[in-house]
Amino acid sequence: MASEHRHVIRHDWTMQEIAALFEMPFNDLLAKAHGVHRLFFDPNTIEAASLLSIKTGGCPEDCAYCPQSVHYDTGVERGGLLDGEQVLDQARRAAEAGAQRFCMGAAWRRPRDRDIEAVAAFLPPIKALGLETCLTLGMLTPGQAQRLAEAGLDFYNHNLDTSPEFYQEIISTRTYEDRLQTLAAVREAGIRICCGGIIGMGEGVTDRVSLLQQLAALDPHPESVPINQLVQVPGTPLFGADKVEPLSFVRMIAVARILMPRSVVRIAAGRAQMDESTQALCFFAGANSVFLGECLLTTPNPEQDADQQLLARLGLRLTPQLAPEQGRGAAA
Ligand code: SAM
Ligand code: DTB
Ligand code: SF4
Repeated sequence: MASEHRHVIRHDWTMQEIAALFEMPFNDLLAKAHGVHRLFFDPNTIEAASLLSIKTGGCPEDCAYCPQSVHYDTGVERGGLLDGEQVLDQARRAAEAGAQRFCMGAAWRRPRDRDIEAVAAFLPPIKALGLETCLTLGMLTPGQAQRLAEAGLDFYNHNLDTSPEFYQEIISTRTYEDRLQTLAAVREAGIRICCGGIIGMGEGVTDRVSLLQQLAALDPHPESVPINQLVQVPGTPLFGADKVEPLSFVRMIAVARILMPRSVVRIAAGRAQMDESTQALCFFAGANSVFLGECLLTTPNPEQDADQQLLARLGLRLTPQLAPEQGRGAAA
């Protein structure tokens, strides 16, 4: 698209510029975001990702939002790493349900090299189904990222979660710099990056501005930007936090779309607690990805029927899957 090439991709957005976007009249903000969206994407096509927890609970980190932390009593049952057949079985189901990407999450602070080997072996048969692969395993060394790239990994998810300023209110067991280092290792290995955050943790608008500034400063921008609305889980410190106003969530999506025009922006966690009109506004504001399937990692996602009906009512279609055995990079 000729106009796409005239649109400048920036990594130097200032806090003032981003704050001014958040303060725009709602209609002006949505018109601007939707205009950017149409320059870079087909506005009626949505990417579908499917999530599986491949290693659940017992995580030593203390992320205040997370039901899988060993520090909080949330009733999440702790499990070991699933075996390859269990994972492949779920990947097949995801492909049948129309998913384009299969995302696997593990409740680790950082995987051991032998964990990386086990997980790397999951990838080729999943890619052979025509699915893109994404992993989120915690912190990686450059060598581990390289190993996953060699195994054909398409995306690595590692969220910045919130602003650098608010981060220590949420997590004490690792630093923002740790997160940035893993992202650098993933980028260096040539794996595409999925990186976003969570809103609804008691942060202020300035923290949302600052999170988006950090994400947009990554060069290149993360190819996928998941925006999660906190799923409040009893037993976590953030249970009972003030709920996000639906229109604030829409504004977050719109500003993300404007700052990172080429990135796929996902309404990630929180759709089960979100009404359909809010989701529709998010799609108008530039969201073009969702998790499909009745479970996120440990918490519920909308029912398959409800999602199918919503997409049909909005005239949204799913991005076609790659032909089996022809997943991007499958032959690499
Ligand atoms: N342990 C790895 C890590 O933290 O990077 C990977 C798994 S972790 C569960 C992946 C992401 O899920 C977190 O970075 C966070 O953004 C999101 N998440 C976890 N619990 C959540 C919740 N209750 N609500 C919304 N998002 C959540
Ligand atoms: C992301 O940004 N959100 C997903 C995925 N990446 C790994 C995880 C959401 C988890 C929600 C809480 C749960 O189900 O445990
Ligand atoms: Fe562990 Fe990831 Fe949950 Fe933090 S978000 S407690 S690192 S599983």
